[in-house]
Amino acid sequence: MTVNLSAMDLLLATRNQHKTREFVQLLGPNFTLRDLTNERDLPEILETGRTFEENAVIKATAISKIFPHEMVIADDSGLEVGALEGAPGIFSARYAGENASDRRNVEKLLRELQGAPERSARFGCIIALAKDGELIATVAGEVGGTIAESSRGKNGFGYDPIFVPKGFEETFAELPSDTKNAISHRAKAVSELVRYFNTAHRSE
Ligand code: ITT
Repeated sequence: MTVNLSAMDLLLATRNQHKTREFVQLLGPNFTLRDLTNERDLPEILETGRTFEENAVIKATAISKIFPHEMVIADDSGLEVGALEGAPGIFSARYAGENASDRRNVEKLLRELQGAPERSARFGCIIALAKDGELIATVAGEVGGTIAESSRGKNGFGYDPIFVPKGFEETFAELPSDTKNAISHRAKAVSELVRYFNTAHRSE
C-alpha cells in the first residue's frame, strides 16, 4: 500500500465541469484538483489532432506552458460508433456543430442511427500529463457498449443518456454516478494515472 502524506496538486486543462466533477470523484482525497473555470484570458487552444491522444497532448502541453511548474492533466475523450465508422470520435463535443449542446449532439446521433440494427459503440479517453510544456505520460481507458434507441436518464453529461455499457440494461445517465465511475473509460484512464504516480513518479 502507498501512503501519501500530502495531497498532490493537479491542474486539469478543461472548462467542462462535468469532467472535473468526475475527476474529483475518481482521484479521491490524495489529489487536489483545480480546472480552468476561474482562469481568464487564456488563448484558445485548437484541438487540431487526428486522435484523442494527439488532442490530449496538445491541451496538456499548451496549458502547462502557461502555468509553469504545475502538473497539468488533460482529458480528450469521445464516443466511437461502429455503424458510423467511428464517428463522432474526436468530434464528439461538436458533432452537431461548433458549441452544440449535448442534447443536439445526442439527437443528431440518434438520427444517424435510425433503424440501424448494429448499434455497438465505445467511449475512449486519453489523459495526457505534462509539466512546463513537456509531455510526461499518456494513459488510456475505454468502455464498450451499445447505443440505445432513445435518450434515457438524467445523470452524467454528453452522450450518457444513450450509452448502455456492456453488461447493463440502463444507460450511463440512468446508472448512479458511482457505477459509471467504477467502469467508465475515464475511470480506467484515471486508475492508470494513479498507478503511474504511485510507481516512483510522485516527485516529478
Ligand atoms: P475540454 O476539451 O475543455 O476538456 P470538451 O467537452 O470539449 O472539454 P473533449 O474535446 O474531450 O472535451 O470532448 C469530449 C466530448 O465527448 C464531450 O463533450 C462529450 O460529448 C463526449 N464525452 C466524453 N466523455 C463522456 C462521458 O463520460 N459521458 C458522455 N459523453 C462523453
